[in-house]
Amino acid sequence: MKFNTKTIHGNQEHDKAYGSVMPPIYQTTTYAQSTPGAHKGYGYSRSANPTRTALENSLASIENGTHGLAFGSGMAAIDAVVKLLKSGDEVIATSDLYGGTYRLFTKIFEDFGIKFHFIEMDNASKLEAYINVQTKLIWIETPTNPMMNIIDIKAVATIAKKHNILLAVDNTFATPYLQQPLDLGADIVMHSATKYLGGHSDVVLGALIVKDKDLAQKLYFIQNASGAVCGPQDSFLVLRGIKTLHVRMQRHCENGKAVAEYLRNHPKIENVYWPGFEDHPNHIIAKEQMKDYGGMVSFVAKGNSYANAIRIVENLKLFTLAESLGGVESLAGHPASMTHASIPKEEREKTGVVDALIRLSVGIEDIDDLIADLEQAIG
Ligand code: P1T
Repeated sequence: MKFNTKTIHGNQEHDKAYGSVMPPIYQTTTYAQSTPGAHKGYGYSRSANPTRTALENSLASIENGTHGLAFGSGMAAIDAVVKLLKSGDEVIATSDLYGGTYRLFTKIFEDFGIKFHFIEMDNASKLEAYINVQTKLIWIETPTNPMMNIIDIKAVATIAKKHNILLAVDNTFATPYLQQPLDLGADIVMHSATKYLGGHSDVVLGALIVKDKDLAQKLYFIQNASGAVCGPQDSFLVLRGIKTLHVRMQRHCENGKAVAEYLRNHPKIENVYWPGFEDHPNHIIAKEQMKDYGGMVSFVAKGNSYANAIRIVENLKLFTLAESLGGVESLAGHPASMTHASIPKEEREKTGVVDALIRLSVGIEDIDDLIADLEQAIG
């Protein structure tokens, strides 16, 4: 089955009771047992829920994995991965990553004795210097949030395998429409399904997908034991979103490209970060591992001024100034004060997240309207 078909039919079956084409929303906590322990596969909805199962099966299918696990948020999914580790273990993560991930790692898990190294991974060989016997996990985002750096998943996976280290890829920005990290050697794919998978800015949900039974069992144990699961209604919404992922992503990519090119040619814009540009530092890898370049574009206006960035985002009318990304509607964000505010200024500026940076999640509206909005806002 090819990708577009998988988004609709992958690992899905019609409901056994009435043949409903979409799974019912099993809004139930518990399930009748005929004798203790004897039930129809579901005992308690933290452990499993049929609507969540339908979503988890779909997630496994679209990422070419064997097991999917759905959580109450992207952060809950990341939290579950780090709980595979123990005190004394070390993690190497990309220095440019979602601020909430940085906060979880440094403000919660460092206190539990896990050590994190945040490094640039534009060249995978940089990893070797940080690997020791305690290194148990490599965490990457590609493209990175918000600088749109590209990391060579295959090259990092080769190093991870050599040292027997787990590789987790946050695939939120790319989605499996653009890249499938498990096929490139990653062990775990993570999603903030809140974004493109849900696709309509109406649900917060996280996901993990793996292709190894033992790893799946460990993560399932954590999912059930810690209990950060999503509800059936939210599972339903993400499952519905996935069914149109491919058509939405196609338009996100077209509009993203048009916006990136428009900004690059604008006399008042200094820098545009988008991996589709031939002179993007990792364009060759992007071209190799991604099908297209996605709908996220970051930029800095000439003068590198905080006040001007704020003026631009306040002037936008069709782009909504808001946290999040990946919905059908276009959003604009100011990473330094919003999504990446929890990263110390000095740290974030090293990666390019300056006070003048604006991040756009380019939606699927008519491109002429989006460009006209940018034109009037930049002035
Ligand atoms: O928001 P939540 O579903 O918990 O997912 C967290 C998360 C994880 N990974 C990446 C790459 C993300 O972008 C996010 C959430 N990001 C935003 C809210 C944002 O506006 O960037």
